Amino acid sequence: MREAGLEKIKENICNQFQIEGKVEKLIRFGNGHINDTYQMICRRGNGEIRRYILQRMNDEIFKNPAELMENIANVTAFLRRKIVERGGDAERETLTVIRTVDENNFYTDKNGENWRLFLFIENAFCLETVRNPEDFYNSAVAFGNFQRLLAEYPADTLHETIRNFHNTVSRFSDFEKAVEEDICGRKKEVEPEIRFVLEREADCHVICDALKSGRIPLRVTHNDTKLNNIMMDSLTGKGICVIDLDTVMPGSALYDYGDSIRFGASTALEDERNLDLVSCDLELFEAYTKGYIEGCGGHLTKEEIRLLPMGAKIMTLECGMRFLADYLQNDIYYKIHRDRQNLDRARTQFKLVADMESKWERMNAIVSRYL
Ligand code: ADP
Ligand code: GN1
Ligand code: MG
Repeated sequence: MREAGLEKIKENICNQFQIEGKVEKLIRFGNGHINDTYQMICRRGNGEIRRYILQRMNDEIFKNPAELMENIANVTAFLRRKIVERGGDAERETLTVIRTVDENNFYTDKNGENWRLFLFIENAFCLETVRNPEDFYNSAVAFGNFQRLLAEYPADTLHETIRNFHNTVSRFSDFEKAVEEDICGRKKEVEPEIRFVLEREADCHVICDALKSGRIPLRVTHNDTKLNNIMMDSLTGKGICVIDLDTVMPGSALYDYGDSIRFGASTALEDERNLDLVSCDLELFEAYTKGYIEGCGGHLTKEEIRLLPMGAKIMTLECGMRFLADYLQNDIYYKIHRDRQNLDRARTQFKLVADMESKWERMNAIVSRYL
């Protein structure tokens, strides 16, 4: 991935947007795996600071930036109306897209790179790890609430920004293909991990089949509900704004629930090398389950609730499969900061899956308390 110098970006990109004041500083920001994110600090004429989030969109992953930004502009406009109706502060409770001087949702520079600008969510923080069950509960309520607010969103107007994003059956085929091709000869070092996935092929069908048969509904979902995709209010600690809306698409509530559990209920970082430290914390699992069901405000069906543990397990397995496939394909998808980071990430996910399997009855018992 190309890295433009900060000064160049300041000169050539920042002023393409309808910003308030003069750009003072640009800083690399956040820990996302996909986009290049910067905090941009501007000073207005009256001396006040106005902050923004500037992102270079990942065009290898998102092939159609216009469609993607159309989704985000429409979804945030819809959320804005709902937030205002409820007397909320729309500038903090949803992303605000800052348009370019040419009135577009994003800017394409002369190298064909695409950039977008959002208001910075002030007086809020983003967690990379869960500090206590309450944090996780608060994030769950916010993700559930996000899903509820979008319940009436016209799903058929959304573009599918990544095809088959959480189609675990097609993710499994992609994984098999990556193993078969073995383009950089890494297969031999990861035989046990490959076996682990292949033994769980049947699991990959569960959500797809339930959606296909209509046993669970298709909803508008976020699809990337990692803890660091939510901003928490500095004062109250509650989740105030769901961010990273690139993958808002029709999907299953099990995707959103499951992805949050795989990241936040883990006792270790996503790329922890010491697997003894990795497990699924059942207290956190329960805190999230309770918060998510409450946040969804009665919208989840009995069958969806019953399948929540399966959602957690499948999303974790799918994520592990994706990390391992990327490792086998020479790390082309996720940003890495050291060798074998994708392999380490895959291993933590498989360790979590195994741990969930060993706690299966207890996970189901917890969920059944909320049925
Ligand atoms: P990626 O797709 O790479 O994960 P994100 O959109 O999640 O990119 O942004 C990366 C990080 O930048 C987030 O985890 C968060 O810390 C920060 N961030 C993104 N948008 C905002 C915003 N509007 N206000 C404050 N921080 C933000
Ligand atoms: C990516 O964008 P980010 O870092 O929030 C990925 C998710 C993975 C996650 C694993 C568009 O999320 O699907 O679960 O990494 N996003 C995309 O950490 O592929
Ligand atoms: Mg993110």
